[in-house]
Amino acid sequence: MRLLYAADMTLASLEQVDPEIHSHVLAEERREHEKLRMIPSENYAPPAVMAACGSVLNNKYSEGYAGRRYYEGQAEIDAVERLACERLETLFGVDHANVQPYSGSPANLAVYLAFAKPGDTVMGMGLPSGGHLTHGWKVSISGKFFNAVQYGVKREDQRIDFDQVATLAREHRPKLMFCGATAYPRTIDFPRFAEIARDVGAVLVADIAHISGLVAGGAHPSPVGHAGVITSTTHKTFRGPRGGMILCDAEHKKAIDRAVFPGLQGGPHNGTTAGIAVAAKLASTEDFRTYAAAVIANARALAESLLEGGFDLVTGGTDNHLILADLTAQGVPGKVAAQALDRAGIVTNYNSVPFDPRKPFDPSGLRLGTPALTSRGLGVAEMKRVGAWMAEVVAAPEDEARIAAIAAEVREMLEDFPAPGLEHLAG
Ligand code: DSN
Repeated sequence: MRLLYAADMTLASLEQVDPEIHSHVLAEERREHEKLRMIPSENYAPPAVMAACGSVLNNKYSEGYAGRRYYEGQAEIDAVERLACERLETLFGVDHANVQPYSGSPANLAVYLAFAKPGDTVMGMGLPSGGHLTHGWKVSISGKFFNAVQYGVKREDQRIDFDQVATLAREHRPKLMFCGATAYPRTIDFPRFAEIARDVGAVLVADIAHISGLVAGGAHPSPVGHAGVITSTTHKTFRGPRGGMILCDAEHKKAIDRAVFPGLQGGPHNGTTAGIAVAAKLASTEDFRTYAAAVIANARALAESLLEGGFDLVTGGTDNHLILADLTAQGVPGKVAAQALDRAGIVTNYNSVPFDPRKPFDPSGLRLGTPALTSRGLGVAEMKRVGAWMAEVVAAPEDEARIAAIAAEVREMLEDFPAPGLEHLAG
């Protein structure tokens, strides 16, 4: 009975109580089994992580921090949160971890609260260049409440314009400087950002939401020792639950903890905290290092295959888990391509490219990545096939017969690569 707890028993009870939601869950399981999930911020959380998230820890309120709570009955919650923090501190080699942010955006908001006042100057990479909304983009609270200065990439090679970063920093002297991105396919040069931030007295914040799994697995340089504050989601390449974390130097511990609670949030989501602890344990293994290296090897192989298929890739390729394709030369809008690819069983997202003349809701680009495919065990050989299929679909996004045939080929290939937690659907 205990073995059935995490999956079958809870699903059976869901079916009994709410057949509509149950049917949507099953349909989503099928979709995640049958399609190539290539949105670079998505992955398959291992069943052990899912079990921790869906456990009774969900039922407990625990405002405060381990040993300093405002509610009784915290013996297990304190132990779980301490384990999550200690594992992350060891894994990343940092002084302090806070695992209470509900996700990446609240983690970043807590950082603003810790170090800046409304109207203060902050700096980050602009959304059109691949930065995140919360790095000061005008529609986000970070751009509305702060004087946000935005740097970007160079027109000639689409790489971060460090001359511009240095010039803007000297001119505006921001309190906070964000580095890290959501649509940038190259290594983030943390030492270079640190030098610029140091020169102007800014706190450097590395948002490693996309690459925290690669950093933990030794496949991307670490910001530790360069950025005094590091934020991340816990569900992308890190392969944990939907959540957030802040890692920091000892000198920032108090400010960060106060900003998260009571500054920004109430009770932490304890099931998620447990899921983060499990993910951190898994990320400390040799298997995880192998996975992180394979994510990048797969992205490089896929980029090569796409280049052979006539795609124009932003920066000409990738160093990490993601690829940004500019479809301008193919004459196909990103949205049209993404929708046709989805019908072919290849799930990506349409995305702006740097200096995009089109609007964000109908942009020129396509963003894709390899974390979820790598978690299923697909390798370089499969990436070649995926790249070839993508080229075919984008060349003829209205050829529904061929698109349906590719969807069938995708399904057939994926039968040999059961997704973690969805093995029951294979065969
Ligand atoms: N939505 C995340 C991503 O897809 O990159 C960022 O918030």
